Amino acid sequence: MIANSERKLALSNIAVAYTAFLIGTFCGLIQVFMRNDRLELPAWLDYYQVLTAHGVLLALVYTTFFIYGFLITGMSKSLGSFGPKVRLWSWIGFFVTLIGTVGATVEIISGRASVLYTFYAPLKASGWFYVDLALLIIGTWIMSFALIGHYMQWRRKNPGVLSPLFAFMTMATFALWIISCLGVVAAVLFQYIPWAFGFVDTINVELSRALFWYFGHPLVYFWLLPAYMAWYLVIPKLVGTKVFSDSLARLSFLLFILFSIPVGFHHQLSEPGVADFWKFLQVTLTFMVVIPTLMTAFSLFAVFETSGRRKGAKGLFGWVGKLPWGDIRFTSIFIAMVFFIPGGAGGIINASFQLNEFIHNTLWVVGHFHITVGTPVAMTFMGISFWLIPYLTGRTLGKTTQKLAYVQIGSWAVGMILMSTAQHILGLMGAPRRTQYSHYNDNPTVLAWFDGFFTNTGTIAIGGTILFFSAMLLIVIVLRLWFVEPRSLENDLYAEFPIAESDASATPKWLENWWIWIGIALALIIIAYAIPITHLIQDAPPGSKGFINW
Ligand code: HAS
Repeated sequence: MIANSERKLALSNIAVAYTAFLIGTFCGLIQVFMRNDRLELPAWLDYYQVLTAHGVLLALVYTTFFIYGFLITGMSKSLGSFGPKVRLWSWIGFFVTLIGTVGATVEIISGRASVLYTFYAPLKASGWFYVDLALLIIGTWIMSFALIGHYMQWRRKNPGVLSPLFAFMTMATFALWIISCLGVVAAVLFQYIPWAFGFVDTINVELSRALFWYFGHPLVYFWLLPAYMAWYLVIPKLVGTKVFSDSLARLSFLLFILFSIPVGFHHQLSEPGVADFWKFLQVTLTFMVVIPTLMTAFSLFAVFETSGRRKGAKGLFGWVGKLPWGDIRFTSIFIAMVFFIPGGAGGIINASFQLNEFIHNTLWVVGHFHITVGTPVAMTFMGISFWLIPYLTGRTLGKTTQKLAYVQIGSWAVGMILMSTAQHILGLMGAPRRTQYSHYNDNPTVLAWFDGFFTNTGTIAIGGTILFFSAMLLIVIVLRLWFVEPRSLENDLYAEFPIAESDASATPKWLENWWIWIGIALALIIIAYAIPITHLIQDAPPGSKGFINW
């Protein structure tokens, strides 16, 4: 059983995550009705305020705190209890992140920061909003460095031994996070804060966006990699087998460090300030991410098939029937993975230069991120919650809660299919993202957005309502797992941290030589960014003053 202090730390992170989830999903419900012109907000609240809260609380806060809750528990399980220093710094990191989060939320709710979760300049929030964002990131760094310290202590005690796979993957996730945050930290400290507090009059908009997306794309992998950890490590355990290949799993995480950072320009393909060559180079590097993605898909199917055949499955797809569909911990994560097939394919479309011209800034992009972060990632986190919370609270996942969990996961899937399919199609029909309802003088193109089934903002509202129902059910489940379910008995499967065995006997040691991998990552970043960033600074157009248009 995990030590008491790590247990409390992990639970505190998860409590903040689900509080953010509760408020964030409520904001989502408001939005889908506003886009469909079915709801008017009181004068003190506006659409962009709600949209900012929705994006920040779900995409940034829910994910971040949940990830730390999960990683803290897993690191304690795989490397042993934390020493006093690691414990202290983890708590300090948690509180700094919390102060930043609460501060940023207060700024948004009080109407001083309706700048959406990407906080693009020249939209200008209050200076304190940016200070809070900086605190949020610094807090996560402190927690990350505390866990890196724990890992280093373990390595000192076990010289020449490869670390357990969970710890290795956690380190890869932190390497990606810390390197990628450098961009946003630079933008917030040297551009946004001086500008928002009035120390300088203008901001270099294109530079701020380039620095944001240097961070923004790896951010999506910071969400995805912990979900992948569950796919690589938890799923094999639940289907009764071991990790397909220890070295493949390690290599795929390393490739994500290399290919998820020097690619941010694929979010700026429509912007004139970056020369085509650099966009082309970064798009090429973007496509390299196909390699670790398909390695992951391959090893998961190998795990399913191996386990099915061991249980007597025959024929090409006989193993499908042998998967443990009666175990919600498995089924939830499996559905999450299936969503990643269209989600990832959409990403490839987005990153293709010409196709991006068609979908950029449309509802398509909103559909895309709801079937990437909103389902493969979020639903995996839900699936993890079903055993992680009982593991931490010493309770069990009882029969009634399991049934509720099936309804919750099923309704999330149905709601998401309706909402995101309509968003994708309406995006192709030209419906913009990030806009309040407008009928644009009844232009025929716009009237078509309210007609038909999947070509209707009404379908988005129906899907969104089902998602909200599912979210509330999840909150009920979380509360039951925290306070209501009976105490777990010894060897209770539903109160365990399931980690599959991973045979590292044939894994080459150089895979854990971080200097090599971080060195290659930095070299790629310099190649992809040094010249265009220098250009954005040296040949900058006149900066922009700030705009507060809400
Ligand atoms: Fe994305 C926009 C490109 C993946 C999240 N993306 C966004 C935004 C978010 C987001 C939040 O190139 C909006 C940002 C904003 O507010 O402006 N995305 C990609 C690419 C990938 C990708 C190339 N995105 C993700 C993931 C996200 C995420 C993952 C969250 C976790 N995305 C873009 C681009 C834009 C964008 C542009 C900007 C658009 C614009 O113009 O604004 C890749 O990672 C995709 C990898 C996928 C593949 C192939 C297909 C996948 C297969 C399935 C593998 C299945 C597995 C599971 C592993 C290489 C074949 C096994 C399955 C079983 C059933 C066992």
